[in-house]
Amino acid sequence: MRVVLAGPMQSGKSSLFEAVARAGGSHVDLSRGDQPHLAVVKVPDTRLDWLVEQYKPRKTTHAELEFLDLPGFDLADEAGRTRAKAHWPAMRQSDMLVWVLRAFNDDTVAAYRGRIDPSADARELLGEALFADLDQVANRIAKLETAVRKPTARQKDQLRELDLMKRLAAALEEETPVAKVVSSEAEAKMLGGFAFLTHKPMLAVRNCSEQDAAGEAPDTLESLPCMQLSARIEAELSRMPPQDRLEFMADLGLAQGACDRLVRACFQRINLICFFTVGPDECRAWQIPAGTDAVTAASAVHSDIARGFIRAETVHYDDLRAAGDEKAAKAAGKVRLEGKEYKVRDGDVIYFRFNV
Ligand SMILES: Nc1nc2c(ncn2[C@@H]2O[C@H](COP(=O)(O)OP(=O)(O)OP(=O)(O)O)[C@@H](O)[C@H]2O)c(=O)[nH]1
Ligand SMILES: [Mg+2]
Repeated sequence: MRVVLAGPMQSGKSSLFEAVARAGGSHVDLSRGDQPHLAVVKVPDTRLDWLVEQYKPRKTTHAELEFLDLPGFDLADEAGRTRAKAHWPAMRQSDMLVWVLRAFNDDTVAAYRGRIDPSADARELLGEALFADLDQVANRIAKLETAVRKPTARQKDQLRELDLMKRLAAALEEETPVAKVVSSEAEAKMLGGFAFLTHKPMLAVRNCSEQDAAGEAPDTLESLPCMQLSARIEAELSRMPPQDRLEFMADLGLAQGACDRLVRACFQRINLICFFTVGPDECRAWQIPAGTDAVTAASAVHSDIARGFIRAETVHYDDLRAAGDEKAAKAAGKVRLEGKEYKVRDGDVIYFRFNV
């Protein structure tokens, strides 16, 4: 699963990328400022930390997300717009868009369009994304209108798609994102191949001045869910040894590192959940889409386990933690035997019984 950091020029994307990548245990090389940067980031999870303390496994495996840091967009100028467009495919291939917006004051850093106005920047970026989707939809409508004239076996499906595309076009013209139009699984499936930008989960990051980092911020911006942080502080934190980090955070009045919050927020917005497998060899967080059933979850671990699936011996992390250990959880009746159709919950600790 891939998260893209995009935004106007010099909004703090690479600073935030550096922080997220380092905090997530990834190597960082930002030597080419004009190129995209990619990092695989471990998703922090205090539940996994606790399980590791209990089981002291030889190996620990976190859930992971990829973060892609794109060069900044300059939509004020025609050549800049062309350069920005070259990055649409990378954004379409991703699972989530994080718009990094400048809200910090700093006379030494040129402000995009000479303004420090995250709402205006968000409106402009969203406008571009709506426009890009509308362009794709219009092309598709033109193709379908020709195709449906022929009485082929596909005509019925094509008419259905054409109807959906026309609804999308009308909505996009009214600045309504694709995500708000799609109302069923069947429609989502029909649109899957297009990977519309405004169909993706989005998050706005308000990159604020250092002195505002500990302050309150609205949790939406231009109707996007929003998080406030200082990318510069986060980048500095990520370069420090852990013991200095806490002191620095205390000085700034920060209770929690923003990177962990951001990565977890992305994980949730992509609609992923984790279940855990535990033991002396490995404690592992497995990422699956919310709503996955037990046998599909088993196939993430190994196809043999899914094939020979008998039962999923399941205890929720909260119950395990409250009981203290597996034995106590069993005694308290908190360990369940679930069948193939059981919908796995975020935080389930599962031992699969299988036979092949
Ligand atoms: N004061 C302050 N400066 C910041 C902050 N975040 C980034 N900067 C500065 O802004 C400049 C641009 O930061 P980058 O992280 O490279 O921004 P970017 O969005 O990756 O820039 P482009 O990729 O060129 O669009 C650098 O000089 C940073 O030090 C911040 O939170 N506060
Ligand atoms: Mg950059």
